[in-house]
Amino acid sequence: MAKLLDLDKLESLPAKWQAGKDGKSIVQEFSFKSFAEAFSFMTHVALLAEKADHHPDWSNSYNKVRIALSTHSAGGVTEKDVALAKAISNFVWLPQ
Ligand code: H2B
Repeated sequence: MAKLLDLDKLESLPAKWQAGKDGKSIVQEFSFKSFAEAFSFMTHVALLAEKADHHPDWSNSYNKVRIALSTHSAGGVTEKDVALAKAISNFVWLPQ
């Protein structure tokens, strides 16, 4: 099983990801120009997640997408979440 990481000591998180209030996740809210852009982003993340067999907890409201990453089987944040956060943050067309 993947090893739980201490949320206070996460050093290698990409920009704008923060520890979730639940103490078991890393989160970021993304804002886009439209629902179409937001849903396009979600489609890309969905394919990445499926390939990694590691899936986000997320919500969408019009142009906003909130993503929380947590390894359910481990009960908190592991390297799998950090890796998915990095892959998401590497999308070149993400808004600044
Ligand atoms: N995603 C996340 N975020 N946590 C998990 O524990 C998890 C997952 N488990 N995706 C995977 C799928 C597991 O259910 C399958 C069977 O590998």
